[in-house]
Amino acid sequence: MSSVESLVEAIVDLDEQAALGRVGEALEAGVDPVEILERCRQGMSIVGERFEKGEFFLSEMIMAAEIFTQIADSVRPQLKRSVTGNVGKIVIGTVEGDVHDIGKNIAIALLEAEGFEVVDLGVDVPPNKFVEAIKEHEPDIVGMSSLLTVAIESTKQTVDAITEAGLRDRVRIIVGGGRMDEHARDYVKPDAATDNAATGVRLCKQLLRGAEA
Ligand code: B12
Repeated sequence: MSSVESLVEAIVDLDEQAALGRVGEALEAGVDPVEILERCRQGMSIVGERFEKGEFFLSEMIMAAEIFTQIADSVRPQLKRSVTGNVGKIVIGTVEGDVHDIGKNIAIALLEAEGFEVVDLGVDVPPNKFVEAIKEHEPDIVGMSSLLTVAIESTKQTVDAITEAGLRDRVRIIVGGGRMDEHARDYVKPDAATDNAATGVRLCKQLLRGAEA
């Protein structure tokens, strides 16, 4: 089994030392840091499934989150900044009622590596805070992270608040997180949605070019 394959296993086993060890080995072997993060995301999905089935408790989800955060901290400096200067500005936050921020932070790291200027509003961000941030920072794109089914409603309310403030034509909206299936997209009506940060960066570039994403 290669380092990246056993990395998924180490995360699911909540074995912090083994996970960090595998990451170190993978980086040394020249594995793309984006692939390492993607593997970690797979591990986190399995942790989530176990929580759903009642095999893991909240404490185990918290532990997995701590392991992932440490991995992300060690991998982030390896993300090569492929562009100098700004390609565009994005205001990003996790929507109201949702405190998940690991995925958002990975998306931010990849966006910055690709030359985006990012304004991070944090987690549990109410719709009016997104609206104020658009007025203040005049971004090209607004990114929302939304991981909970119950947060689909606040994601929709955020898009509506932007529309009601007369700002919808000035920004493109992308939503990230695993809950954005076809129904949620039809309801929320973002310009793009993804459950993968690398795809998210590609979509953001398309949105900047004005292409349909
Ligand atoms: C870790 C975790 C937690 C941690 C979060 C720690 C933190 N600082 O983020 C803690 C323990 C706090 C937590 C709490 C809860 N959680 Co939780 N959690 C998870 C878990 C296991 C992993 C999430 C994660 O970090 N994944 C890794 C990252 C890298 O992946 P990602 O988030 O999908 O992000 C990627 C993309 O989506 C994308 N992306 C994300 N955001 C954005 C934004 C933009 C703009 C772009 C372009 C891209 C992008 O890029 C990322 C990298 O590729 C998931 C399981 C899962 N499958 O998601 C459950 C999960 C999301 N949690 C769940 C639940 C139920 C909860 C709780 C309600 C549990 C409880 N009873 O209290 C609370 C809710 C708290 C709240 N109000 O938000 C459920 C949600 C189910 C649902 N349908 O609503 C899940 C799916 C688990 C499950 N299968 O049951 N959780």
